[in-house]
Amino acid sequence: MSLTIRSFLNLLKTTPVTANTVRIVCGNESADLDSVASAISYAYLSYIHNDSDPQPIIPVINIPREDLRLRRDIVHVLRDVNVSEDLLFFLEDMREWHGAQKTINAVLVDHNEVVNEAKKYVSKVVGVVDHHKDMKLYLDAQPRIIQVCGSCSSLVFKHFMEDVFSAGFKPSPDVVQLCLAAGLVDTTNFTHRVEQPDLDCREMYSTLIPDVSMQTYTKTIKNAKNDISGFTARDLLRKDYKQFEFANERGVHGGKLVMGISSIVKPMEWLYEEFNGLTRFKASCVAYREEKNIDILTIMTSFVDNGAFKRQITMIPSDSTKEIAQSILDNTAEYLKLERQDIRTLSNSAETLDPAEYQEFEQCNIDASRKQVAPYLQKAFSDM
Ligand SMILES: [Mn+2]
Repeated sequence: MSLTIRSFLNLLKTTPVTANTVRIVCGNESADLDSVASAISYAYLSYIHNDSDPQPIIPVINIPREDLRLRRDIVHVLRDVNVSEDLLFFLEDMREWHGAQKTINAVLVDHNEVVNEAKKYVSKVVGVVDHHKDMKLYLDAQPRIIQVCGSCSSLVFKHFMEDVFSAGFKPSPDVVQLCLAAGLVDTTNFTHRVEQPDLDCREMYSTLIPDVSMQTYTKTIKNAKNDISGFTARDLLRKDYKQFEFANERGVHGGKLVMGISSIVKPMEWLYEEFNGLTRFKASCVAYREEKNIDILTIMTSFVDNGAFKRQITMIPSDSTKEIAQSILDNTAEYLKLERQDIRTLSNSAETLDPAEYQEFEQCNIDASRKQVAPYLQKAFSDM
């Protein structure tokens, strides 16, 4: 019987890191299912390939440990493959290794640039497998696979099946299921944003674990992901959050703008209802923006309304960046097909706000997710 993911992680947890260099594989700081599945399967498959490695690659989830509970889809899928939180590694572990003067060499999956807190700890990037825009960094990394694809997990799985293992290798069902789960959610059961690597993987998954109903599993995971009952506004803002540093060569705003983008799977109307009105919700946003010490907090919502997939984008700039936010919105309005929302109708009350400090739009370009939107916002700022 082949080693399970659970046994592999157990082994990592019970093997103290004695070497001076820790090798890790980590996903991006939104730590979505794709990032987590890609990191764990990369580490696991590397170990299966070379189990005499005295110091195996450790998968790290690029968030504080306490934030995992906010990602119910991930918790659900991990439970399906018999993995519990205590077997995982998080930002705190990186911080500890760094504090113990260890050198951290990282393989990046589901992103191709080390940013924010991880940047303080990672000494060297030694591998990249990703499906975001190529930042053209770490050109000597091995492997260095950056390809447009629905799910990064497809690139990881395909890399091991085709480039690492010899033909006929049968991975254990749990790692197949983990990658499949990410692929299903990222491509809505291989119907949306699907590229050839995703389709190649679907073929392999259906042969390797024919008993898993892809349609049912997609629904199960999406339901877990959309279950945000009991969360506070702050929980929702940090649940799927990414932070970007935009540069401006002409020195606008000191040449630097820090933007945080929270993705939320409910409409703004739902948030106002859930959190006692627009004014209170906005106060939570401002508090979160201040907690993160960023210039602009942007909320991107995506949801299905009467059978139609919709997106909204809302910017909550600090006092000193109101005009910059306005200019960024003006510059991206055409690409994003922005239509201003009437906040008073949305919040169903007489509450009014200065639109400059709370800019809310319907984003009619529904194909643009944060992955596409962030570089556009960045460009709008650098063009100012
Ligand atoms: Mn991804």
